[in-house]
Amino acid sequence: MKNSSALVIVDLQNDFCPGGALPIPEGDGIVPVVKRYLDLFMAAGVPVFFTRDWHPARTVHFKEFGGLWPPHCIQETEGARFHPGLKIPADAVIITKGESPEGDSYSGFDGHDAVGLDFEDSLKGRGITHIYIGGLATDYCVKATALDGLGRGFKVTVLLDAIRGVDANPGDSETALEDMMAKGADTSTVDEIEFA
Ligand code: VGL
Ligand code: ZN
Repeated sequence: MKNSSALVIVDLQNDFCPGGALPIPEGDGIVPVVKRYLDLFMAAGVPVFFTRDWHPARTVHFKEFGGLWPPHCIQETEGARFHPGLKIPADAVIITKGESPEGDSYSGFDGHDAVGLDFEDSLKGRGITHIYIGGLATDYCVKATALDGLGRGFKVTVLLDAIRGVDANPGDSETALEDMMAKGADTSTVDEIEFA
């Protein structure tokens, strides 16, 4: 079974961590446990994907152009880099999303890999049917990616100890999690993880 699984770490980038342009409370707090997941999954030979938010300087995603957010994760900037505490494995697949000036693209399924293959095809091409999702933020990109995955027929496990939320309104992350579970997502923590 484990050869039909993948680990998907969503948007663990500098701008979403304390000191960044759109800091998520304790966003960097997941780095140690994400490293444990990476070690576990890589030791089991399970493919690892990292999504990244990758915006142009001008996009309707940003407040000044009609969106919700301060400018963040602008292509090629320090803020768009992955958290420096992560060692991105050489064979990890990077999924880039958010490049359109005309949308939000919260979901990893809006993204594509280095050769332009979209995320879904990149997963399916590797025979992956089950994705384990961690990263930032619970109430935006983690949720959107999980729901899109479920909608496309993937089995989805949300890694409870490897996510953090924006919580613009208190409870948003809890609601997001309930939403994901109601639509069929399972949950796990690193101590109880099974590749099944
Ligand atoms: C995200 C807000 C804006 C996320 C991205 O990665 O969850 N949130 N852009
Ligand atoms: Zn964004």
